[in-house]
Amino acid sequence: MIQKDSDTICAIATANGHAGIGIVRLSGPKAISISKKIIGISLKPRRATLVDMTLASSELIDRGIALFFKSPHSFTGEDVVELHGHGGSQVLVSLLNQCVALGARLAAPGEFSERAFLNGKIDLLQAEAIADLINASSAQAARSAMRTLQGVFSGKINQLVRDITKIRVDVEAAIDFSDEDIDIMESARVSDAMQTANHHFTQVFQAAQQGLVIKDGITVVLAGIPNAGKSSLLNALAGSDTAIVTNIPGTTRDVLRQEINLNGLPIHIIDTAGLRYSKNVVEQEGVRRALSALDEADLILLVTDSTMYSDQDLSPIVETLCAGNYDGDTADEKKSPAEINHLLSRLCVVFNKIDLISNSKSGVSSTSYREHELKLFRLSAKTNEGLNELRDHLVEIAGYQNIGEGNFSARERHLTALSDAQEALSSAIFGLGENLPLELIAEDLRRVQAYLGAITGEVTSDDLLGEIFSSFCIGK
Ligand SMILES: Nc1nc2c(ncn2[C@@H]2O[C@H](COP(=O)(O)OP(=O)(O)O)[C@@H](O)[C@H]2O)c(=O)[nH]1
Ligand SMILES: [Mg+2]
Repeated sequence: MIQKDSDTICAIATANGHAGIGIVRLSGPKAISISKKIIGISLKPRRATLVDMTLASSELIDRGIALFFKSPHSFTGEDVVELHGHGGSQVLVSLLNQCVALGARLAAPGEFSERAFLNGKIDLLQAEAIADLINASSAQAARSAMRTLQGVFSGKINQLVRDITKIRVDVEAAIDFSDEDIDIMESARVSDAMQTANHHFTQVFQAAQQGLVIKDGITVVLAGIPNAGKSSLLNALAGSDTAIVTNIPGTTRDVLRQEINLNGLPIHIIDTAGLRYSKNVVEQEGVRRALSALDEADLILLVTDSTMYSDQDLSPIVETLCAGNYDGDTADEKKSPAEINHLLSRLCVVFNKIDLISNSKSGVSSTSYREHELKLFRLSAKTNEGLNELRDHLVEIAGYQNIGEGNFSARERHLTALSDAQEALSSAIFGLGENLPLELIAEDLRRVQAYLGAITGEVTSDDLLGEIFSSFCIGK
């Protein structure tokens, strides 16, 4: 067991505020001796005991329940004591201060979980899942975090590690025991195993991608000329009057954010100021913010007014957005082709206000535009006609399939490591096909394993651990 340090740490483990119960948690070698000085008795493991909690002056702080989890059978793997008092901040702060006065140290954010990880109680994926469970913003996200916490994702990574280990054994043996090249039979077997592993990587990556979408959702930015109905569309999607709607162009000056939930998928909608050239400095700043919001969008809904524009005007509408020149200075440098492609790949056009056009039907269609497939929605933010089609497409565009029980939570870090690992595996597959020296292939496979190890925390740097656990809340 790795023991990071021998400090005994303490923290208030419950949320700040008024509540029926509040908990101070102690973990470390002195947990029992410190708690004994506060409650006056020795605790038996796993037995809820009614205790008086007092200061050194024997002034009573609170009366409540004390619990003792003896090492290694605790969350952190160390001796853990929980003091359950009343959930008012004065009580809990007094208790905490008393723990510190008796030799404990205030825990850093995530330090309990970090100790659980360092003591081998959970792997890194599970530790991260705890934070994701606590921060889950939908039932779906909570469920998938719980599945990662239960080890579903770890199991898949460990299976990949086993795949790779088997291949490594073959390759390393061939290096050690043969002066000649790897023989044909063996080479075919290794090649098959690599292809199979590669296929498993793709499956795990796709599942992890879903996990990331469920956790973080997608960001949708509403952009377009003033008065097109962007704020109305935000309100319609949110089902509430979040944004001010008027018939005065230029009403929205700042960037407005609202989170909605579609089939359990969090969607962060950003409403922006109408895009146009304005002499008003406040509006100019609004336009600047609108344009920079486009950068964080997974999806851009370019909203237009059907009474003013039709399909024939698609090109000028889209090109104006691509050019992004709203400061009246046409001499500005244009966006690079790569930037324009990136923008177009995330773009959909919304023809709003179809209620004002006779015989116009709501719905979705697509058209090809500069090598991109552009989706066009016809709807009314006023009557809500066509809104459901947009909702369905938001979920679809997010690449989200409700695969129910198969879901587990994942983070960007895991996806990056998985794709790095798969890339190293591809290099090994290529090397084998090209008859490159086995040492090179072995090195690629070693890298595959190292990337996988970083996911579960088998191989990690202190920097990475610091980064992960510092984003936790205190007391967890
Ligand atoms: N008839 C009709 N009016 C709309 C619709 N959407 C927005 N409007 C009106 O258009 C005006 C501008 O709407 P707003 O949402 O503030 O546009 P924004 O400037 O793009 O945010 C307001 O008077 C809205 O009531 C729609 O679908 N149908
Ligand atoms: Mg607006």
